[in-house]
Amino acid sequence: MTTDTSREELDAVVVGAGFAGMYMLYQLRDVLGLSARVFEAGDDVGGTWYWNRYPGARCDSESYLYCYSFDKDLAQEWTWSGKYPEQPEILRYLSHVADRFDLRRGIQFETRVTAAHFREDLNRWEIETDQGDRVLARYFITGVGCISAGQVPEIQGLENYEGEWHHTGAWPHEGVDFAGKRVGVIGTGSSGVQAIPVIASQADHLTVFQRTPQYTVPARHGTVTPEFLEEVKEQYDEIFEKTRFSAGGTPYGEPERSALDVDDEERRDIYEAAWEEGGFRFLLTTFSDIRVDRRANDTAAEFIRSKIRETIDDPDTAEKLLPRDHPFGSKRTLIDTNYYETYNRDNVDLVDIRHAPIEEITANGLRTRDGDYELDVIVFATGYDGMTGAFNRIDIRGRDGERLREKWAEGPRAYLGLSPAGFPNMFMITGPGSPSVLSNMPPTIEQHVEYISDFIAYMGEHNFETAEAEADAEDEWVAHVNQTASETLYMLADSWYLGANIPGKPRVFMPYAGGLDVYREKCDEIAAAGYEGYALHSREPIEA
Ligand code: N01
Repeated sequence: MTTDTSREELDAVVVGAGFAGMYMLYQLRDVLGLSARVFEAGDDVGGTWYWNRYPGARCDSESYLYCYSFDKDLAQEWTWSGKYPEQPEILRYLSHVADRFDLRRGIQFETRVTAAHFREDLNRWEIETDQGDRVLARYFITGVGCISAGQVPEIQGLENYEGEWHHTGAWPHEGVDFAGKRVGVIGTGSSGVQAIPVIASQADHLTVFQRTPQYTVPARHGTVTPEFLEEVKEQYDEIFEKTRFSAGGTPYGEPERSALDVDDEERRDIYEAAWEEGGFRFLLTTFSDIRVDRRANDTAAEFIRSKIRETIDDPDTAEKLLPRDHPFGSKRTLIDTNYYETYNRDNVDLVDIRHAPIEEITANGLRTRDGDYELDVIVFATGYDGMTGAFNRIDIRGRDGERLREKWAEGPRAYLGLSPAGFPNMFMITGPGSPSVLSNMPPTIEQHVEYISDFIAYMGEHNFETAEAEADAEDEWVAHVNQTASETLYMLADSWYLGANIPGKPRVFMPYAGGLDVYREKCDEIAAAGYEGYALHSREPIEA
């Protein structure tokens, strides 16, 4: 970075124009009246929904909950077509929001932020982009997404592959023609289980390369009736209120019964009803203890295994698909449409790469320890460098030139998952250490954006120049995040929540497992106490 200070100055720079960056821009510009710019790598709004155009991509949260709640008219005027929002529809929704609030004029597209350094001499962030922009901003705010840094595993030989290959998170806008092709999908997480049934229906032949069998629950996707949508719209105030003050960002309510307090028949009936209803309700509404008690969890896990055995015609394939090495819900619960049924198709094979790992990508396909597979297309549904990857791709430096990626070398650290100590006036929307991915994202994002916006308003009213998390407050929060995770079953899986999918990444549980409701209360208390845990510094008095 150069030291020249004659450059454009803004109140705030925001990185990313997804759900988070768009709402942040609205708050900064239209509510607080500040100058703000969003830098976005894509050529339009949408964030994760701009990039993830793979076949079958849709959100696992129900449509009527996967939207902004901050504007009542917006909620009333938008009508979803299905139980779950499909990727093109979410993109249309976000485009509508951008039009409605005239957001695009505040967003610079096709621009990646490459560096953000805190200039102590100026108390400003100096931000650089790959398009040569240099901007000074009082506030540096990230809306970079939790699962945006795609991960293609380093497998020997990929550079020699003569077929077509794609990562689900960077899908070609024009789509991929699978007709008449032999396709391989590597990875069976959320993206894989959505893409596999659709690709199977289009390709000549599909081979799925599975490392870890996972638990997936049917979505029961379908259209929604106008009556249902009308009812939702009438009740939106109440629904949003419940959502805001819930653990998982949904209005479903918390179950009170233990899975161990009912007899086998009643338990099976409850699981069966939730299985029929589909989606996250199976995890969230059946029993109070399946996410914390291993014995209770085993009952849910065994129910799902029984469904897999029932569904799959070939017992050997069923056996390969049975998840056994981690509790249900300890990896992100998967929600699918016809996933298990897909293995009954004649044109689909399942290859277990836990026991016979991929050794090499060849010119015509790939080779596992057990044999060669000829493939015209390889789809990497291999996930992301979650939560920290997007930060590490930017050269972020705080006080004394400290690099964020060095501060986070042993795992991410930030007060409330929002503010890393030593990085004044930097705020992360859904950063590591916040509820983020463990909750329905839009209400979680809205909570963060409103906290940040209120904080910035408070600083203006009190003439504060900088806000910086105190190291003690950060330590305490990080210890609390770790303690909370240790009381759950999350620690028992090799998940991306723990960084286990990235070789060499420290094993630290990154999101906050205490719930959005508890987190919101904590943030509100901190704000009410004058932003306790932050060192606030006033502006230098202006000399007469
Ligand atoms: O990624 P994942 P994803 N060799 O990390 C396998 C959100 N999301 O893109 O389990 C072989 O979950 C890996 O195997 P294993 C959601 O939060 C939401 O599917 O590590 N295989 C796994 O099977 C989700 O959690 C939605 O052993 C390798 C798969 O690839 C997050 O995004 C839709 C491998 C990766 O699964 C990420 O989901 C999509 C290797 N080297 C995503 N490396 C909706 O709301 C990885 N794998 C619908």
